[in-house]
This record gives sequence, structure tokens and C-alpha cells, in this order.
Amino acid sequence: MDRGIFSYFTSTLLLLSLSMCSNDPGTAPPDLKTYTVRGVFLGPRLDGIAMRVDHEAIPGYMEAMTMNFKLEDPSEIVGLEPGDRIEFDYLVLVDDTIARDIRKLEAKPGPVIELDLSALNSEGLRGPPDGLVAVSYEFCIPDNEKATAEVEGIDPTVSCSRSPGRIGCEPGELLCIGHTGQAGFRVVLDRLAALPFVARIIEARFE
Ligand SMILES: [Cu+2]
Repeated sequence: MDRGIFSYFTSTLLLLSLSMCSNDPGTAPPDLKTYTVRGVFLGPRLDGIAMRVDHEAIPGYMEAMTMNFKLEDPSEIVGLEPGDRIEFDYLVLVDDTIARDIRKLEAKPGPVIELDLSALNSEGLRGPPDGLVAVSYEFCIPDNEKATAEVEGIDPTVSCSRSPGRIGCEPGELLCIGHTGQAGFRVVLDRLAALPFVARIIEARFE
């Protein structure tokens, strides 16, 4: 039996023993923490006892990153496809961590790009011939370095700040503003819209 399998079984035993004491709140171990994690499922790993996930930041515990999560029940990922958005409970034990209760999230509802691109010329400009201007757009991203680096890598016109904007970014999010006056702006917008953490892109208005 290899060590990975062995620790998988010992942690399952540990979980069983924990749940058996859970009727008595006085004996709950202080080192046990559960986090709710959201991310994109990338596939099974380690012969199916783990999954690889591009996860969002876990506030107070971990930055956003891509990593493997050991599964409490490997059958939970049967039927998931790489690219599915998921949410799960992440148990941090004294000397082990386990993912459990994996929920598949709805795909993004509706069109992400809520921006009228039809009036733009091939350079991303609109308006009268003597007054062509680019269109500014805005969207929210998680307030962390990985997400910021990702959008900056896609869109050289983008700049992000802590502000709700017209779109209504929440605490823990950044408002990012870019514009269409750049080569390949349609591809840039499509790539931004495909990011799992970008829900909507709307026109920015500076009033
Ligand atoms: Cu991580």
C-alpha cells in the first residue's frame, strides 16, 4: 500500500472518530477548521483519490492558486468535467486536509459581455468621423494578485482599484476598467469574459 493511500485511509478513520464525538460540542478539537472553497475543476489526480482545482482565494487561509485536493469520497467527482465550476468544503485537520461535499455550480448565466460592440469600427472606436472615441468598460475581479496579474496579462489597457464602480463591485473585489482602443479588442474582451471570476463586463460611464 503506498503512503498516499495509507494516509487517505487514516484520515478517513480520523474523520469517522471526529464525527462520532461530534454529539458532544465540548470535545471538538480546536485544530479542525472548515473553509468553503470555490474554483474550477481541472480533473482527477493520484488515481482519482484527489482532484486538481484552480481555486479562488480562501480568505484568511490561502491565496488563489492551482493545487490538488485530497477527496473524502472519490465518487464525488464522477461526472465532473474539466472546466466545471465547483464549490466544496475544505477540512483542515491537525495533520491532513480533505475536500468533501463537492457541489457543481451553475455555468455563468446569460451573456457576460453587456457591451454594444456593433457601433465600433475595426479599431474599436465609435462616433462621428471627426470625433471617434474608444469605449471604456468595467468589471469586478477578486482582490488578489493572481487575478490582477491575469487580467493585466490579457488586457494592457486595464487598471484596477478598490472602488464599487457603476457595476457595484463588493468588498473583497477590485473594479477594473479598460477600453476598446487597442488592437484585437474583441479577442481581449472574449478572454476576459472567459475568466471564471468575471461575471459581467459593462460599459463604464464617467459621470
Ligand atoms: Cu491552495
